[in-house]
Amino acid sequence: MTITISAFERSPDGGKGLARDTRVRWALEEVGQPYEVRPIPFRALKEPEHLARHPFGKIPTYEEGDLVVFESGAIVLHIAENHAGLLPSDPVSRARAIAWMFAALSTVEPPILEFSQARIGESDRPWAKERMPLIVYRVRGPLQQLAAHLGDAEWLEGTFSAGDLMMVHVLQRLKPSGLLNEFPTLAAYVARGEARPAYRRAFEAQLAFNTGRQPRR
Ligand code: GTB
Repeated sequence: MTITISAFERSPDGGKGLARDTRVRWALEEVGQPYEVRPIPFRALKEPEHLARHPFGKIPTYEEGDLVVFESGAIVLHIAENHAGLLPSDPVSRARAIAWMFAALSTVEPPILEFSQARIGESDRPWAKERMPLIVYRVRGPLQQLAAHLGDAEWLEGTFSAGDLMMVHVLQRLKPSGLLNEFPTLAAYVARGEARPAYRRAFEAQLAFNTGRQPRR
């Protein structure tokens, strides 16, 4: 059955891979599943046709036959549970890998989103300068703890998993600010994720999609 994901018709990041379809593309590349992309223009996000796929009118979505899944975490988990390559088979390691997916989405990502919104969307507000140190403090806390857990390890739980995929994509959002480089352990971890052939293919595909250029092979 054909897998179709939705993505911005043109991502506002111009193909930097920060929009959340990239994590889904990456998961599909890791497990070797081909997919098609449904481009969604901004004006169509909140129209009934797309709301039928995504109750909050966002991307990405995942369609396969009658199944429609929304939320990037649920989509990556669905892919990981149905194809080999992203979750270990023994139940203990599998539960740990899934825990890291949730940690990425519910502990690490929210302060990072707050930080990028403050940098990009609120910098002209009178209170922006005063608020920023608190926002940065909230980002640094989980990053310090994450770096301490990772230590010298290559991946969070031994072998690469959907937990690493999600964590690396969440951390990438910090790159434009330079904050990631305060944590060399995490900067190297993100670089390892980005060096994976499946990530490269996903990145090139979204870049080509967003710029109209052909993906490099
Ligand atoms: N929790 C949901 C998930 O994980 O799937 C969040 C989905 C979400 O916020 N999607 C965004 C969206 O559809 C796109 S990814 N926004 C449109 C809307 O809300 O109307 C977020 C994003 C957008 C742009 C950049 N960028 O340009 O750098 C980065 C990330």
